[in-house]
Amino acid sequence: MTQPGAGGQVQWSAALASLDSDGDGFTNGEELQDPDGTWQIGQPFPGDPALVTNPGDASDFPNTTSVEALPGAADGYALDGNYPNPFNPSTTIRFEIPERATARLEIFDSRGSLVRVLTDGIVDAGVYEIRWNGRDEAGHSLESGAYFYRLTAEDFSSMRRMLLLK
Ligand SMILES: [Ca+2]
Ligand SMILES: [Ca+2]
Repeated sequence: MTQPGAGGQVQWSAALASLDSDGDGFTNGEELQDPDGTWQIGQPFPGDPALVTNPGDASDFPNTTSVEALPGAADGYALDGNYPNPFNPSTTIRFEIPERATARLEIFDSRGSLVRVLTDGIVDAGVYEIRWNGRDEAGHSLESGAYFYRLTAEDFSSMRRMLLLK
């Protein structure tokens, strides 16, 4: 199902829109650009079709970035390897911040162009994970290839390579 109601077996409704069928943290309605489930057969599809994600695939989710704090304390600044890697379409990046600091996590393509800023702001000490859905700032899916992610926090800076394989 890539659009509301597609497939025909299930009646699209507010109740269905409010479910998170694949458990990726976004409701079916959010993924299909129709958060309230108001779309009906015969109407044009809501939202921007390019931004629709698959409500049956937990690795495909909207272009929202949320940083998740994990249990445990950080010993120092660190940027860990992303997983999975290679990935398609999404991957998770873990980093550690030992003190309250301004942190910026960016994604660059193989030519060095900035394609996405995942987080940029003050974070408390801790261990964090952030999921990236392989999309640029405008929400468009990026092509296969090598990408680089860089964490900059206070005097710390680290960059790692990852591979998007479609
Ligand atoms: Ca979902
Ligand atoms: Ca999904």
